[in-house]
Amino acid sequence: MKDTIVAEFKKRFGGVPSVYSSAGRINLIGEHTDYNGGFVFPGAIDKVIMAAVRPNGTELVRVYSMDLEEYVEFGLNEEDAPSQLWASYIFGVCREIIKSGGTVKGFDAVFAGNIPLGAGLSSSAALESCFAFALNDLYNDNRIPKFELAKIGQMTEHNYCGVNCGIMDQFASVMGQAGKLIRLDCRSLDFEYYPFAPEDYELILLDSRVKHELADSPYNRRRESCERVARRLGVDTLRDATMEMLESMKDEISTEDYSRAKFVIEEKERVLAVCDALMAGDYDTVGRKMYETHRGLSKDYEVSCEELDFLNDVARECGVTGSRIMGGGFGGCTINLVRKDLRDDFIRTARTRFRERFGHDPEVYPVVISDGARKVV
Ligand code: GAF
Repeated sequence: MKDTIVAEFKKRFGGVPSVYSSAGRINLIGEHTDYNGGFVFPGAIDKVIMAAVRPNGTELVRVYSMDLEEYVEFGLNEEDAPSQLWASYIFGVCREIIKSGGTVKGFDAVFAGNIPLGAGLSSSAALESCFAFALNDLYNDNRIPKFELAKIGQMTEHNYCGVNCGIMDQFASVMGQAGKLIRLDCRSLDFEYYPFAPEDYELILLDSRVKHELADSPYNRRRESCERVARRLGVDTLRDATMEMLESMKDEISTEDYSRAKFVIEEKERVLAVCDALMAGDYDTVGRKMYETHRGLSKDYEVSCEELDFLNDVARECGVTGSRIMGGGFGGCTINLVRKDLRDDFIRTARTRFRERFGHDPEVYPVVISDGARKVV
């Protein structure tokens, strides 16, 4: 990918660019907990956005997306916001760096990626992280701490893309390390790396190819439900709520809000249980918790769809250790913890059964836990 991007850059703009990359992410467990101050357990993967970038000595940003074959120019002032969504991610990152006191001047860029779009693997977070990392290197002597770069990506989503997301995706994209998952406490922002290289198991993503789109979606409404319940319980976030507190309030809140909060409170405990189980090599417990998460996301949080529930059922029937919807939901992938000896059989069965039912194959992606944002050259 690097050579192609650099060649395109030279053709369009001339000169020698620097090249940066940032990653998509998986999340083993801990869904919709980030904006509730809870725990998440993601890792960066070997699917990336890569960008060739070079200051151009003007106040103008000129960017070409190789995948979309689209070229956009914008200035760095608020009124210069581009209308294309992909460009507004880059514009947002520039604006957020400037707002936080950093420097951004005009630059030329060409980028491409191999993160499937709309699959719940955080291609947008990777795009934000890649440009935040690049602009920190090119214009700010890397003075902006890496965690702040993740927040700049998150604020871009909030302020320019209409998604009130938590910090997980940008955090994993920026902070990921090869072979390690990261447990992040989204209240204190403390985090810890956990080696993840099981001998007998593999992580496999099955992409339903139902396009997941978080902007203007029920995602924001899920967050509003959680915040409403937290306010009623008198806590900052649902991280500080217990099932007892929720039960005591059950008659005073809507059934829907109750179910949303119940999921979040239960999910918080599941992340901690999975981290402990992983350390003890107890993959059966890890897998059981993943199935519990799927059930909660499907029945209580209601972010599943027929295709994802179907893939989860097939996983269970095939004896897969753990399986669940991954990411925000409303489409995208299931993540499956599969014993290596079952892998081929599971993939074959899932493909056949899914095709019979929905008329097309799910995409299959093996997961390789990889490095996050970095300078390539
Ligand atoms: C999306 C969001 F961007 C994340 O912040 C997180 O809330 C996730 O959905 C659900 O866990 O990926």
